[in-house]
Amino acid sequence: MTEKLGWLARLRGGLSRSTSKISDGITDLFTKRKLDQGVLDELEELLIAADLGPSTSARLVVDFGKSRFGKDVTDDEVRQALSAQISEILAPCAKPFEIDPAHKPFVVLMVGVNGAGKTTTIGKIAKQYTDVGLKVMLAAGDTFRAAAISQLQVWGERTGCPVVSGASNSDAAALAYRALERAKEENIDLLLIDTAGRLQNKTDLMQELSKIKRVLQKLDPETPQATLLVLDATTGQNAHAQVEVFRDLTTVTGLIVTKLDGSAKGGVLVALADKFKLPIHAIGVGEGIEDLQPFKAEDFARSLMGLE
Ligand SMILES: Nc1nc2c(ncn2[C@@H]2O[C@H](COP(=O)(O)OP(=O)(O)OP(=O)(O)O)[C@@H](O)[C@H]2O)c(=O)[nH]1
Ligand SMILES: [Mg+2]
Repeated sequence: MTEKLGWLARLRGGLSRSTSKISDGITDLFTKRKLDQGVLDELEELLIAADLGPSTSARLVVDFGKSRFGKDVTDDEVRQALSAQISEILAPCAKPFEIDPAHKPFVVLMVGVNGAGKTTTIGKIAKQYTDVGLKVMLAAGDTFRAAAISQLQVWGERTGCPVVSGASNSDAAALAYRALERAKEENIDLLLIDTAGRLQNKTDLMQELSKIKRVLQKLDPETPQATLLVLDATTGQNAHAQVEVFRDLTTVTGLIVTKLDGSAKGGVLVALADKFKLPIHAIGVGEGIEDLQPFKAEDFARSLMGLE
């Protein structure tokens, strides 16, 4: 129970800027007003401004208006109704990340643009699984920057996980191959492979990711078992473009959205869920090792709307 409260409080804290953007707007809009088209239009603008995206916002408002048009509505009713609708959109996407013990090691490729939070998220996931007694290994597949390798090594030390790394600018695919080989030898349960976010262009990135996959598949045709796209919530609508790009580059099996703490753009998750229907496994609500939380539709929707 304390854990549940702790997590909800952290989620609410993290989302507070997103929440106040939407919730204060709703309060201003619905202080004893009949629901007419003017109010609905303003509500729609408010949702768009909160990054819920034009089509999702339009649909939410139309659905909301259907049952209440011409009636007196309070701000609290609006929050309750929208939160229920949003929760419905999010629910099919809210899938906790699960590793299938039938695959040993279970191999995860972390992808995403520069700075999205891949390396940090690897550290957080490593912590969660070592805490439940699994053997986790990290692979520094971002070989382009020496700092990226040492950053992963720090997470390895913090979580007590072995880190497979090579010299900077060494071949990422060869490194991934070596990591998988070692993970098999050492009976590792979960292998998390970091990748570079910064490459010259889309073609380079595609070649790099497909080479990593091709090489891994020489050892085990079923790897990687998951390819997680890490998105930075503060980029707002730009996250859509990133999903599109990475879906073209590779098979994305799920999303992790980071930096929801302090971002006013939490609404972007609703738009992403509505548009792409990809599983959203977890959300990052801080830089710390504990700050990765499973994504829960109702908790998120209610927090976003400022409801307890
Ligand atoms: N506030 C906050 N910061 C985060 C979160 N996740 C990551 N960060 C920070 O974002 C910055 C970039 O994170 P990294 O994990 O290095 O991102 P990356 O995707 O590995 O970046 P590259 O290696 O450059 O491609 C770091 O300063 C992290 O501490 C989060 O959920 N909340
Ligand atoms: Mg990194």
